[in-house]
Amino acid sequence: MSVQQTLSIIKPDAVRRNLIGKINDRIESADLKIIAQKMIRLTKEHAMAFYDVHAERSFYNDLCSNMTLGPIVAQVLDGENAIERYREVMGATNPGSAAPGTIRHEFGESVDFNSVHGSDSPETALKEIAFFFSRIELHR
Ligand code: DAT
Ligand code: MG
Repeated sequence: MSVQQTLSIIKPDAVRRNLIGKINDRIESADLKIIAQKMIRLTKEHAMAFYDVHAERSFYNDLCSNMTLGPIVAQVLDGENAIERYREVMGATNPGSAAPGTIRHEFGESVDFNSVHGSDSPETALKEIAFFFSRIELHR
């Protein structure tokens, strides 16, 4: 195991429901450190570029539209084994299948409005962090 950084997004559904603080508490309670954070609103083009790996999926258009419904909070989380550990803190993609105690179980409304994103591998983490943050914003 090693110290890693992962890209987290608090999605529009969760920002709209005033859950930024509660989600950040879950992150910090899991001993993940928020080392960069900003609130922005994605355009459809931004969302399509961010989720381009899903371009062929039936849900791609809805997913990208949903990411533009309001502001998001993009953040970089740092910690031991952060990528896999944040996936565990988030819970399964579908809140209905997410384990009790996970962010998606507690706060997600549906697979379309599942409140958070987290990188799924070291390669995607590097790419996704660079999508939102410049080097000068990434300090520990
Ligand atoms: P995750 O966000 O857990 O990494 P993913 O990368 O497979 O999941 O999909 C990205 C997002 O797309 C997911 O958070 C919600 C949406 N999505 C995934 N599968 C879906 C489905 N079967 N129907 C509708 N939306 C879906
Ligand atoms: Mg994913």
